[in-house]
Amino acid sequence: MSTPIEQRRILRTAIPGPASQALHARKLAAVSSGVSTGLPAYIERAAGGILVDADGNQLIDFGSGIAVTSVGNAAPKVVERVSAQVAELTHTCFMVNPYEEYVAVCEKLNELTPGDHPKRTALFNSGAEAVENAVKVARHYTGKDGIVAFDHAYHGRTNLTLAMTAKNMPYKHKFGPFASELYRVPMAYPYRWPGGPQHCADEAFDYIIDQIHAQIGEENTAAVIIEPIQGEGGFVVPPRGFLPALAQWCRDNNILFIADEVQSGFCRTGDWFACDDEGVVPDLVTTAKGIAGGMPLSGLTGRADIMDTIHPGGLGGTYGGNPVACAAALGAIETMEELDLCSRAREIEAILRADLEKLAAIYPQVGEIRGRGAMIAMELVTDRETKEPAAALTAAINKACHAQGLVTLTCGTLGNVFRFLPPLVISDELLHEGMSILADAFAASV
Ligand code: PLZ
Repeated sequence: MSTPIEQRRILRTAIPGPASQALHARKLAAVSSGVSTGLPAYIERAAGGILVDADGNQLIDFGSGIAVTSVGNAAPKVVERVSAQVAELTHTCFMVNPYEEYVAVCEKLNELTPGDHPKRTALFNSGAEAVENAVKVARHYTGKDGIVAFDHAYHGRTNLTLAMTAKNMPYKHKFGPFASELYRVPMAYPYRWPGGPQHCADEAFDYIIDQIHAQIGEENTAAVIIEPIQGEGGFVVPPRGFLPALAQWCRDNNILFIADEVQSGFCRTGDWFACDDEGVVPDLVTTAKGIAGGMPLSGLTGRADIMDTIHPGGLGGTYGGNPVACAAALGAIETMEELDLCSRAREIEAILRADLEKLAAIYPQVGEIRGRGAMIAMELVTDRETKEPAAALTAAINKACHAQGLVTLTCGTLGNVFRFLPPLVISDELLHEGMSILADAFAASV
């Protein structure tokens, strides 16, 4: 076991320090320029809410490696199970020789995902791969081709999922042509809906289903896929009632409702899944990120009658549901249950919101604070009336936080959303310290 990491921010050098800079020089010479790094402080160890870099700096983690280490980095139960597993069995390929850990993760996903109907699961390696398989299954089951995705959506970087992802730079630029029969409709985005949130609540659903009817046709639409709270696109939360209405409309029209819970799942929003908030029960759910405490694993869980229409051999892959990744998932899920991390996500929301409201009272650049649980964001604008996106300010605050050893992330199609995704095991003290660094960064950047 390595020595425990004190849950305290420590700055020993400028960020990034000399050791990180030397590593970064090697990175530039060895790694494709296409793979960029938000904050080139090279991390050696991490736990709880702290990342320790190559210069011995201790950074506060407000990103969880993009919503992955919800149970904390190197979480004890994950370490224990992974260590035991890796010493016993590292790989067979589940399609060649099966093993219990794969089945146990599927059982857990069937139990925890929304709805108490019979379900089946298949495991993969990444969020994008789970989404790809959701599309395959939806087309196979319905016998239809059309897939509807939303403005501001993010579903991955493979060719099919790029067709579903909305943002050009940096994801899609010059990487086309993209897969066909993917259609995009407006997102129910209250802050930016013409006329504002009340209009969005009143109009978005009707407008969107009219678009699907007119441009694709229900009889050509296999599935509608939506992130119940959008991630990369800006933590957009649709108005209450929108998701239940959309799910019902899909049911009425023999269209599958797919929830992409890759970012919003596993306690992140204060529920096991973001769909739980309004009791929405999707036909298919994709999961990844928080599922396995940092090991690569993803799942596609769905109604048994849908998932079991696929012919034997139709779903799979060499590494999908690798035993070590499955052991990590079992350890991560056990941690979420034992520490009641859904409740902790709600406590984190209360702390973050209180400090963000203070910023909003001082700075007119805070256009909106939104999100749920430990998936909270503020959208920044140059002017509350025009809502002109303040992308440069967002980037400047982010940079100022990084310089003070606070690892923060931005998002949004317009690059003007500042997001908070701390590990759910972070201490109150680190949350408060991080928010005070943010306040200083804001003051220095406006
Ligand atoms: N669906 C909702 O958020 C991944 C992307 C980071 P993978 N989001 C982080 C980046 O810039 O590549 C994501 C998501 C939702 C699918 C995915 C894709 O998951 O595991 O990155 O393939």
